[in-house]
Amino acid sequence: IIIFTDLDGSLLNHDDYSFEGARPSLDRLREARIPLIFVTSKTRSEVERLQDAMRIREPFIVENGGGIFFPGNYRGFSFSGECLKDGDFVVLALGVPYDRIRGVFVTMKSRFKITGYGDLSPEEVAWLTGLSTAEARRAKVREFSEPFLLESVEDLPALEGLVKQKGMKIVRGGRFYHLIGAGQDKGAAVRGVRDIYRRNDGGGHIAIGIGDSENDLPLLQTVDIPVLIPHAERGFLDVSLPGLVKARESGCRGWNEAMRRILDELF
Ligand code: 2M8
Ligand code: MG
Ligand code: MG
Repeated sequence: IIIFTDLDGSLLNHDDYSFEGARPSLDRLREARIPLIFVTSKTRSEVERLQDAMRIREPFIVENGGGIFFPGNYRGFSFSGECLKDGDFVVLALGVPYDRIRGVFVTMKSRFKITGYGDLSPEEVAWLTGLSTAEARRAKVREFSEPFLLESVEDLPALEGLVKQKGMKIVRGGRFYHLIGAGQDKGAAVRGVRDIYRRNDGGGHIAIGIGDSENDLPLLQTVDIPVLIPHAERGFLDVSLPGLVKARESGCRGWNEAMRRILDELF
């Protein structure tokens, strides 16, 4: 079994970012040595911090599939040539570098009323998200994506048309839209991680995927057991998938309960 989970609104509460309510299932996964892989809009810097807080050392996927990070010498795995060593990690970059993303964003700013993380101070990001200023600073260290707010949703189709011409696309997370490379999404990155596992441990595995927002759809579509958490403000995403498991509440408590149900059934 491998578990791929979204963070904000799924393993973490939408409003206070707590994961306390998920402790029982988190402990169970740790005891069983089941890999828990974060698949998030968050940055490398944010994920490193969270993994420390949860005492987790597993691979992770950042910025909507922009990059796959494996801890160096993870379970004795070996990696193909496209994976690059970067400090303590082996990194597979799937997305477009931030300076190019931001470049396109800046040209769009002259035509649409949009505000990106690059335009905001850490204090402003903290105010918009409920993160602490220190956390907001980590959220601003982008490598593959620009989260932004759009003043009027009617602009979205025109904006999407424009970024498409630049080889990019827009996905929607819990609070923000995200400008990312056209070829990246959470699903493609999950497939990349599953390939690395298959090449290294020789066998197959069951993949469980958990999410709450539109940008989690490709993740849910690519796993064996999709799990939908209701968004704290928008409720369940409108999606029907074979075998879809629906959590009974939003955030970490819903995550905990759905995970308990699935693990009880598998073991
Ligand atoms: C942003 O991501 C969330 C994910 O759903 C969103 O779109 O609302 C990112 O900027 C991330 O880095 C940040 O931690 C998060 C805070 O809510 O917002
Ligand atoms: Mg989410
Ligand atoms: Mg997310």
